[in-house]
Amino acid sequence: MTYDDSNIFAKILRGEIPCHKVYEDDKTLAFMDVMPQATGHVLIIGKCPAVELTDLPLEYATAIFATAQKVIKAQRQVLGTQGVVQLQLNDKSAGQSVFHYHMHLIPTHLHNLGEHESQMADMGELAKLAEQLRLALN
Ligand code: DGP
Repeated sequence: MTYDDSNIFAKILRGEIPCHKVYEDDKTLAFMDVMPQATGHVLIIGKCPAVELTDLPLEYATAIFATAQKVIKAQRQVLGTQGVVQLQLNDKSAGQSVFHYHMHLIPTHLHNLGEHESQMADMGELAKLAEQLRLALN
C-alpha cells in the first residue's frame, strides 16, 4: 500500500490537528489514543512515512521501541498496574484503520482489552493522563 500523507497521524505530526502528547523526540511521538481500549492507552508513531511494519525503516523501529520502553515504565508508575499489552496491526484485513505505522501500548490484561475503536474518551481525562505520564517520563 502506498503511503498517503492525508492520514490523521500525518496531520498530527504536521501539527494540523491536536493530540494529547506524552513524549516526543527527533524520530518518535507518543500520544493518548482518543478511543482507548483501557485507561492510559498510548500510541507511538514514527516521524517517517511508513504504512505498517514492513515499511518501517529499522532506525525508526529502534527509536519506537526505545520510546515504548520509556512509556511502559511511565504507565506502570502512573496507573499502578504492571500489565501492558503491546499491539500493532498490519493491513486493513487485520483491523488497521490509520495507515501510518503506530504501536499501541495498552495497560491491561489481554482478557480485559476493550473493543477496538468503540468509544471516544473523555478529553479532560485524557489531558490529565497525558500530563501525569509526561511528568513520570521526566
Ligand atoms: P489501528 O486500528 O491500529 O489503525 O488503530 C488506530 C487507533 O487510532 C485507534 O485505537 C483509534 C486511534 N485514533 C483514531 N483517530 C485518532 C485521532 O484523531 N487521534 C488520536 N489520538 N487517536 C486516534
